Amino acid sequence: MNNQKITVGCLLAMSAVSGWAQNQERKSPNIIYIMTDDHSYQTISAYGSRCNETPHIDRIGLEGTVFRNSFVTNSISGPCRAVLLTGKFSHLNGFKTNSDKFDGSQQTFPKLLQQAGYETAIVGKWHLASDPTGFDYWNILLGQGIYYNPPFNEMGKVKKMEGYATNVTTDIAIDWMKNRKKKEKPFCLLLHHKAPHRTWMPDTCDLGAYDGQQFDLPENFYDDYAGRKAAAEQRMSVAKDMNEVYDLKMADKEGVIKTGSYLDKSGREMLEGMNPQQRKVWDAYYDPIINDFKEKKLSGKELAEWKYQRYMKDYLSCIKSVDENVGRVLAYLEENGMLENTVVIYSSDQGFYMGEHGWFDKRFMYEESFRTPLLVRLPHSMKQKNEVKELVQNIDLAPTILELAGVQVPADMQGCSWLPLLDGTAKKWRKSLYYHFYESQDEHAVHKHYGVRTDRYKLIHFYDGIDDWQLFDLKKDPKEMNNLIQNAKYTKVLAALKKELDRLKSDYKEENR
Ligand code: SGN
Ligand code: CA
Repeated sequence: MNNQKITVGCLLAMSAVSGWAQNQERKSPNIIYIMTDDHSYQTISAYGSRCNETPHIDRIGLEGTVFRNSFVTNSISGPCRAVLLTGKFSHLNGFKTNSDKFDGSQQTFPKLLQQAGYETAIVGKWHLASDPTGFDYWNILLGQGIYYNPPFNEMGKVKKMEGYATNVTTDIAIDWMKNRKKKEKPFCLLLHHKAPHRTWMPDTCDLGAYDGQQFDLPENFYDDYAGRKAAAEQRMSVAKDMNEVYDLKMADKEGVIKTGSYLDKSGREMLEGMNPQQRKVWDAYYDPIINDFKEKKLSGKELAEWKYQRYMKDYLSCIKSVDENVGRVLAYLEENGMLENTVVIYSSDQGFYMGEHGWFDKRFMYEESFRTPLLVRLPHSMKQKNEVKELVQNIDLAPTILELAGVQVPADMQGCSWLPLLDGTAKKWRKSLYYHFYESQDEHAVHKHYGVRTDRYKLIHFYDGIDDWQLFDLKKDPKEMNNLIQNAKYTKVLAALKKELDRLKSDYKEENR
């Protein structure tokens, strides 16, 4: 069969027909895809978080499926969003870095859903520079969006919305579902939050929500990056690069606290968008913390650990609001009798570091940012395993959503519907993943790199001003501290991984590098 040569994804798709696809009785379900920005799996209780509870996100997994091995292809926002829409790697959809502009004339899954009679909408963070195409309704944050009173672009008209971004985005999404004119049509809604993106500004009602808690440092918080040159050269260290004023809101009214960074100035600017009530509550919470911080005059490890505690508090408070707003969506569906004909998916654009290796941010092919949460709840009439351990990747979302809607998956999509994994009909599945990060050394100074991961091993090649190969045995070294590239015992493993990398590049039509 000629088609078998097209992509790895297609090969897999041909290996199984899920119960979902065979079920002629099913109605076209509504589909809600909720995506946050930078939500780490480490801070979801369904993934075993030791620092917070996320009951509403967990519910999707408890009543549905938690994917234990869900990954991205290029751990940065815009590229992940382009992969979601197209089901293709960055080198084929053309959006490799956050500075690119998405070519909206290309094939995307929302366009195919529209052709099949679906009503489509996107609300919240878009981050693809061009205007959305393939959506009957779009109402998007400008650029990265801001947390308080954010302007939204509704089908070309910009309007400032009053309130906290996570609530406002959910309000718009629920209003759209309520007021749809063509209710006879099934819908697909992409609900994309700004939270918990830097600078992790919580809603006023959640300030202090984690104040009683002390967070354990990850055991590799003080990683010395021995044997991992590219890891040593980044600028995303909590201790060195997280800014007290800008990131941790220690901008005092007197302007005394200065870190010497260009980020000091913007520390107060980001508060200027708040209205007087919001600002009053904000200051009442932060002023005493700022005063205390001023008095303590921390430095060295004490300062690094103080930063880590503040970072965790802010970040988790943003997640609390996300979780509650996921709860609002589920409650809306339930109260309106829609839960049993709506597929709900929860994910993040990519993962994030919660102090592992001493870091915040993402980009690296190391586990915390390569992985991303993925939970899905199908209508109860569909058989669904509670847990899936196979390797899935964000290229799979477009094909999966199309299969859910009963739409033929185009042969040039590189991912594969994971529905056969849910009902156990998958006959075979991929054994390895390909990754490629293309941003040159900007803000966080992560070198370009590509690599391959199997269930046991990972091989990464950092290039662009560096030539650094790294090999990890994830079973023996899950935290990726020990680069085995020079270890003679792994010669055979290394050769097999290099071969697999070449195969993936060729199958996925990656440029020759
Ligand atoms: C901004 C952030 C970075 C972040 C990128 C990409 N700086 O530039 O810390 O890595 O976005 O994030 S900030 O000072 O503007 O917050 S992404 O998730 O959108 O790709
Ligand atoms: Ca992101």
